[in-house]
Amino acid sequence: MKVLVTGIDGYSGWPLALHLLSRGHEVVGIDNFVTRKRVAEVGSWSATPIPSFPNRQKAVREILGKELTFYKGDLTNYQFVHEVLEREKPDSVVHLAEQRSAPYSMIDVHHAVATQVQNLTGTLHLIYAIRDTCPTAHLVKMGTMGEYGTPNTDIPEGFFETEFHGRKDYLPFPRQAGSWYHWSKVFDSGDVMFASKIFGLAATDVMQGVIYGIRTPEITDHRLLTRFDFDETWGTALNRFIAQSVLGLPITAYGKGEQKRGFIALEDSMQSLRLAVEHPAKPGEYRVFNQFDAAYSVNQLAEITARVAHEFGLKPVIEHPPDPRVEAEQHYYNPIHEHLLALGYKRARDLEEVVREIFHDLLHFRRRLEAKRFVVMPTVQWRSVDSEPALHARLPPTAHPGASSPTTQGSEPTTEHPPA
Ligand code: USQ
Repeated sequence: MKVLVTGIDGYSGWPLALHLLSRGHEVVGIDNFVTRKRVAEVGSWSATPIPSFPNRQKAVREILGKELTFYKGDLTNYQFVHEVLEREKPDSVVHLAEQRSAPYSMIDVHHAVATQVQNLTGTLHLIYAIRDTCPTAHLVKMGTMGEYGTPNTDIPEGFFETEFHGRKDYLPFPRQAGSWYHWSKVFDSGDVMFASKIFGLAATDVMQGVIYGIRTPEITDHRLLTRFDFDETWGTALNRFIAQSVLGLPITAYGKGEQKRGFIALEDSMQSLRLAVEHPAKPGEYRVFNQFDAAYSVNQLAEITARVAHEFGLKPVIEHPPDPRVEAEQHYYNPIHEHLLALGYKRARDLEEVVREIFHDLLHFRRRLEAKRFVVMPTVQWRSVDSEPALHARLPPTAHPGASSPTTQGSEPTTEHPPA
């Protein structure tokens, strides 16, 4: 199959490209390198050094013996999107090119607007370009388990049977997102579902849990590594807990620490996305996959991290700072996840073993963490009127999304070299 991966330079996009290529698929990628720029905007970088994209392509050629077609450009530019789809006519489009950080979207009004405008514009452009150039292409859209929030009921896979005033229907399960970023995914889901109805779009909406890990079987060389973010804006809780342990900082389990989320290893997430591509939705079908393996609380993540840290001679302390987010710190959590199992999905990786693998990698790149230790502790508050002054003090004036559109096709990104 020919698969177009938007956001191919990102944390999931890159290993997905490697995985699909190694399974015999043809891969075409799009990226505007905005993640590299935005991570630099908050003063950070990936703990793993990431080569420039031409060097990534070269590594794929030399190590995997495969060609990777790439278009540098922005999904908010409709002409660009239309031209790429018209030329490539992919069988599937895996759409990963969205602003993916909840804390980033909560910095201030400009970051909230940039997140929602860019995420929704990109998705709508893809929907229309597919309709006009390759209408049978299957759209695999990256959503998030966070769209559902934490209701006091089980969470179905997208739809559920309901009865109200004696009448029954099969309806989308209510969404209760917890950040402007998560709401952008909710609105995207509505747009994709509607496009299936009016344009006959074949669509899979992936409600992705938190992904963890740096390695997949295809990452056999340091030139093929994917990024690992650990700063307060771009790093997920588990990434940050491991980085904090390596740096001798306290593990920051917010509030009571009983917030639960669904988790999936990077390798298993790649397996899931490939299964979605290889078993496409039918024309006009909108299906939803809840994509995670197991739920863990923040306290469980902190405890697992601390336990594995001890194996490496590290002795992190678990702290409970006040939760900067507006979220339930203790709640019921039981989402259903059966659709991928029905396609043959089998979990390959265990959380604790992957945590061990991450520690191993991060200790190797410890100096890159040390160089950025000031970006790890939290500053963005969900409730504040405007963003925390401490974060703003770190942002360069040109980093303001309202002042200089971060979606414009900027210069080539700087290669992230390890410190000398
Ligand atoms: N948390 C801490 N300490 C920290 C950082 C976070 O306790 O230092 C807590 C948060 O308060 C939250 C939980 O950990 O309760 C998860 O936060 P996270 O930063 O690991 O993940 P989240 O913001 O939910 O977003 C991540 C990805 C996003 C993806 C989402 C899937 O960044 O792209 O959509 O996970 S899900 O969580 O299922 O919505």
